[in-house]
Amino acid sequence: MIRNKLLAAVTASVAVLGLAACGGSAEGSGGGGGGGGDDTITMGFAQVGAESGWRTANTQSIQESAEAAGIELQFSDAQGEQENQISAIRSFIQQRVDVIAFSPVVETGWDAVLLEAKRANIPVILTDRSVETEQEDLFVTFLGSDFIEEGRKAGEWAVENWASTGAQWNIAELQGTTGAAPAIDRQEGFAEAIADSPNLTIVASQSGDFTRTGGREVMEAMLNSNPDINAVYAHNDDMALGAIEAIEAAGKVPGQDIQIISVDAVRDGMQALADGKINFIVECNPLLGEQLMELAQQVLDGEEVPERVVTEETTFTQEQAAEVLPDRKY
Ligand code: GYE
Repeated sequence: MIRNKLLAAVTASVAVLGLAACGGSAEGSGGGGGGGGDDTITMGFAQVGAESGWRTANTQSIQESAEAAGIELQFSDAQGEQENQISAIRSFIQQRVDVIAFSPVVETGWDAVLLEAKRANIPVILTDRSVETEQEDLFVTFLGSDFIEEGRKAGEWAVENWASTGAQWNIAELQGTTGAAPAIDRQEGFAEAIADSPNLTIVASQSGDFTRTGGREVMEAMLNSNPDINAVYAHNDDMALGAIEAIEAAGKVPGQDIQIISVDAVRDGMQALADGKINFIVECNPLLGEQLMELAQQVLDGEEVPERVVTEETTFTQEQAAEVLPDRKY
């Protein structure tokens, strides 16, 4: 079923890989897992950190799926720092893992280390977030969401539910980590969708680093300097949850005095949506582990894989959140 979903979701273009080299690397690097003739795949995975509920669910999915697939996982947590991720990738190269997967903290600055992996014949799979690079053959595939589309869905809801009232909406935008693909793209998609609605105005826009604390602090400051804010667009649920605390502390009612749109649909976000404190959530699926392991296996088996695998996602209103909440896995 996963395979069908994966195939259904791929874009038309297919990358043809340097397969002989990849296969050779898989055979030759048994040392990492110990012992010659060992067919176990070793994957080095450089995670962003543990900044949000989304990230926790994503890490769990990757660890559980690796175990289920019999893939030995070398897991590294970069604590939100690009340089930690670069060191982790260098150490994976030194250990001669069979495949490297990572979720880049920010979009730029990866060419040098990706070139090192390429020279070492270790295939790289990007997951969740992509990189900005001039060179196209530095990674074999990218598995993750379309963040521009997520921003667009958020903006379309704002147009249908806010702009249509004819009232003036002063929107506070809580951005994700500066330079991160989901922050850049969610801003872009939203801006594009609301561009023709003169009564939707982004009056403040600042990074809350995808964390609950960040969301609370930024919202507090924004409400102080901008008491007219009556809407929030948060790039993730954790920042929306932080913003809710700040809004309540300011004596206002989240979901009513100040309406909120966010992205992710993690359990706490969905609970706040069902409780009427958030008004709309665009889903971003963190359960990428199974597809990632499958892609790694295919790459190392010398099979062709699509160069882009887009995750399928939906959106939730308050009523829909209340309905699906009991079965929500994360
Ligand atoms: O939306 C946010 C997390 O890269 C899609 O990172 C991910 C984002 C997610 O911190 O909650």
